[in-house]
Amino acid sequence: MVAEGERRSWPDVVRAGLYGLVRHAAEPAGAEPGPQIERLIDKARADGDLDMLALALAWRAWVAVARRGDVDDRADDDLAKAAVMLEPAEGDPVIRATAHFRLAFSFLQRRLWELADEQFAAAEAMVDAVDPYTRDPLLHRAALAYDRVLVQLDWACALRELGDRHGIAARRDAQIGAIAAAESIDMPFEWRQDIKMAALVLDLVAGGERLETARAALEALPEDQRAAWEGFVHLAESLHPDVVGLAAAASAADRAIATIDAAENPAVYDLAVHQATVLEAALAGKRTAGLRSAEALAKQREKGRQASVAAMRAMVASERLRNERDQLARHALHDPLTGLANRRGFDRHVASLQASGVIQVALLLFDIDHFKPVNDRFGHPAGDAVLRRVGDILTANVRSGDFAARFGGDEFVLVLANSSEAAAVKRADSIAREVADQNWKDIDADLEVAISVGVAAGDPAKVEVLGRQADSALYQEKEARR
Ligand code: GH3
Ligand code: MG
Repeated sequence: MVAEGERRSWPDVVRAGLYGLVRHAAEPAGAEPGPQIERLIDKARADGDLDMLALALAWRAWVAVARRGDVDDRADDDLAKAAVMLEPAEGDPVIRATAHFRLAFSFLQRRLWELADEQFAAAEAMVDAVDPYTRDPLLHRAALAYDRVLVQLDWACALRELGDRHGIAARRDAQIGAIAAAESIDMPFEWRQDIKMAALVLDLVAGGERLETARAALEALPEDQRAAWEGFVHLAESLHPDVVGLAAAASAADRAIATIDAAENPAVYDLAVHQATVLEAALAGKRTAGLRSAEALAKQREKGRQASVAAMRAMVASERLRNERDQLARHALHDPLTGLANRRGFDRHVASLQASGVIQVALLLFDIDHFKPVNDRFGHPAGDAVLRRVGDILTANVRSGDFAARFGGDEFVLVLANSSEAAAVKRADSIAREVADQNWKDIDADLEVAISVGVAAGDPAKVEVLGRQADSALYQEKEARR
């Protein structure tokens, strides 16, 4: 697909194919996806596809943490950049929703639940737009609802270690809301069962006492699903020594530690270890050193987590500012209609040429002939289309070292560094011919466009003089034509 897309110059197909390679390499059995991600990043950047670039950066950050286990500066940077790229409310909803998902998973890997929740919410906001595209429209929505329910349980486990009752209650409320939203969504039956289990366990983590209900629900599960939830129910039992008895709670904690997959559910596993320590102290009838250490560890972990959330928010804010500044600079130096530089962009280019030590520069000044009547006869939108087309022709003629700008109105300029006057005249004639030979009929059947040009070449320090010379050459050509 990538090769075919490249052969036919279909950039969208190439990017979609590269994304497929990333997805495939990122499967557990896949090769290290790094090289494919780099290819996708380069391509998305070269094509200016910010949605795909955000998705690729989110993948790179996810791989750094999930596969290699390292949280590095680049991963932070990738996450902040991707989050800001996805902030404008336009773009391809499928790619954007997928990128929000991947960002959410990256944040989950780092226990930044607040941020993950925001990314899930952002994905949810575009789920309606995603539906018509996906083969199984409900799956996206269902996966989102499912994830939002399960995230609350992890988060609540971390809060339980801290004894934060208000925090846990908030997680339970959020989960109840997420479950209500999930009710009307069509999803696989096992997912419904998972949601039910997550709700029962979270309720027990919050201090609820429906242990029997949870046990019965566990027993009713098919075998592999039961294996996945068994440890959670042991954990729930260990959290209720007043109901099951201290010794039974302690052995439930041991079973929880033995059954919960620490890699798969680190926050739940950590709570089991913490609770085992709490029960050991209760059995010993004193605040053991282990308990003190466990409490200190939980506090420290939360402090670090909060610091990471704050740091990430600060990075996103500064990335947003940097972006706005870049955009302002772009707007200040560019003409929005043609995308070419404007007068200020031209001035800045000339200043950098003068500073660079270039000894000869040529100015090619273009002005569309009888442009005012084009507007009058064919309408202003047709006039705009003509200006854009001329801009495209100039852009296509920009070689390395050249610079094109629109001075405003129907006046354009091409600056050639280190070009002789004769070479510049040749380029000018060829561009004027290209303009005349355009198929203008697709803008209007009666439209014809011609452009006049004036050329001057000389010392870059005297650009103003050259500009006047080019202008009078242009004027003479216009007069001659009339
Ligand atoms: P000449 O052959 O002498 O160059 O005559 P002209 O009609 O091309 O020259 P003139 O400078 O009188 O007309 C330029 C016109 O360009 C006037 C203005 O309405 C139009 N114009 C300027 N900016 C825009 C724009 O952004 N879009 C459109 N559609 N027209 C524009
Ligand atoms: Mg004109």
